[in-house]
Amino acid sequence: MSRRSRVEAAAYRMRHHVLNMGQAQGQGYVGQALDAADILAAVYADQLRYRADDPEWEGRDRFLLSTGHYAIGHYAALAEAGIVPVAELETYGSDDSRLPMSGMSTYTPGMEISGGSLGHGLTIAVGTALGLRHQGSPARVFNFLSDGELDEGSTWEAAMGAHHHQLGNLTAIVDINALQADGKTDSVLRTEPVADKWAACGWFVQRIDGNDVAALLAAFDAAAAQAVPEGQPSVILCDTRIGRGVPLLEDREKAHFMRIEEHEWQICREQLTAGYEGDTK
Ligand SMILES: Cc1ncc(C[n+]2csc(CCOP(=O)(O)OP(=O)(O)O)c2C)c(N)n1
Ligand SMILES: [Mg+2]
Repeated sequence: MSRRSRVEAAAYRMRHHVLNMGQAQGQGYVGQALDAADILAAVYADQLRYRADDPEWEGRDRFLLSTGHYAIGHYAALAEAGIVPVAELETYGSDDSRLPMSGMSTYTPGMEISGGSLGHGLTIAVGTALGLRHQGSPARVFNFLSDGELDEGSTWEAAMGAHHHQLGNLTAIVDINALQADGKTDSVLRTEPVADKWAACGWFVQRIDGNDVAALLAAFDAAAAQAVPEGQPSVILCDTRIGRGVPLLEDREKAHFMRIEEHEWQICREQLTAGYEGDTK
């Protein structure tokens, strides 16, 4: 199986995990998890160095999820990675579950930081990258953030800090789904031309279709090729579509937090399966 097919198959399975978790609660941040599945599959199935049986292994690359509400998508990736058992996913969002609705580092193996308060992930990533470099570690730091987090001043302070400290071991990944809790991103706070802003902060910038696995792998390869302890930090701006892979959800008006009727979950699964042409192994 090619690298691309392997990642696409992982993303497909992850989308099914997301629907199963969503159904357990009847609702959730399902649309984002579906739009980010290709990105998270490329990270976990292709890029990240980790040990499934030892999530705190010192030499691991760090994947920091700033957007706590995307945890459902991250859990699907952690299950694919073998860090969280697939059978545990059905506990998502329940009392006493290790998989709360918003990402919590103290609850979940493989969850490096707690999210929820947006705009902090990149600042923590900068400190982590700096610390690892001081320790002489070859590990890389990845920070996944949402387009809504670009409204936060702290994100841009961190972006400037990463360039100032020449954190070549840091890669930011921005999910540009063009949506926020209060509406479309360009109606809440216009961030375009967003690539120019990152470039002005001194970053190596790539902008791609974040639902195209071939484009994702090429961008991650280009970022990896220039990942050195001291050098230019890298950002991959990923344009994605909310609900990707499930047409019923791609067109939902209220998409930030989706309530999905009991009879709709099976339709979602059928649409996802019908739209996937690859190998599922
Ligand atoms: C500092 C902070 N301000 C506001 C919120 C409330 N909030 C939760 S999700 C969200 C939307 C952020 O945009 P994005 O992550 O792009 O939304 P999505 O694409 O998931 O709809 C907001 C404003 C928050 N969690 N943290
Ligand atoms: Mg968004």
